[in-house]
Amino acid sequence: MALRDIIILPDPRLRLVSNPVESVDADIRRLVDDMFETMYAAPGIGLAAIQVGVPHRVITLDLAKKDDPPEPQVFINAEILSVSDDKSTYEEGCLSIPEYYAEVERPALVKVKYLDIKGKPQEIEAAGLLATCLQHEIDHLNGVLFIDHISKLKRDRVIKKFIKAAKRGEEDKPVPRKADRRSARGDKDHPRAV
Ligand code: K1U
Ligand code: ZN
Repeated sequence: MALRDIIILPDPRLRLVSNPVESVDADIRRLVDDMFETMYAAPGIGLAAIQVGVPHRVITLDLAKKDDPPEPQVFINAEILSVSDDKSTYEEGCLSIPEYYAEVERPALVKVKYLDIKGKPQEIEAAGLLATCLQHEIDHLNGVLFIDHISKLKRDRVIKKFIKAAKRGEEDKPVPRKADRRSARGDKDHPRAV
């Protein structure tokens, strides 16, 4: 298992539409293991593969209460089949938009089909936090963020704040020394010349 980096707004990969998984093989199982490690470390209650930069339709969730045993759940190629007219509102957060929370209204009930970790087709009727999280994560698979469900004024404000922070981060990065910028290829004096 390995911890992966979580990509942060305004990383353009967050707007990609992820690709369906063709076969639930060893690579997908490794990705799922890494996603759980990354999600628990964050800490978060859900994660979509694109949040670790992998554009596959894979979701991990664990909605167990703090002192209860873990309840890891995996949803591959999750698709919403139907939603209720009833709505519910929840204050959502996102590991790709750290420390920002906002109330989002979504359908209270959803019916979702997906593949489990064995590649077996499943269907689930979700309510409560599971319904909210599944919709939040399925949105990620389609390049949609929870801030797309709030007012344009609030969304523009948060995007601007994260663009500024990303620019500051770029400026703070150390400038490579001249010797480090020299390419190994084509420089016969370089220690890693090829
Ligand atoms: O997809 C993500 O970015 C993960 C996100 C899932 C989510 C949270 C709330 C509503 C909908 C979807 C998070 O996990 S944010 C962190 C969080 O909610 C949390 C972290 C630790 C303990 C309890 C909650
Ligand atoms: Zn999120």
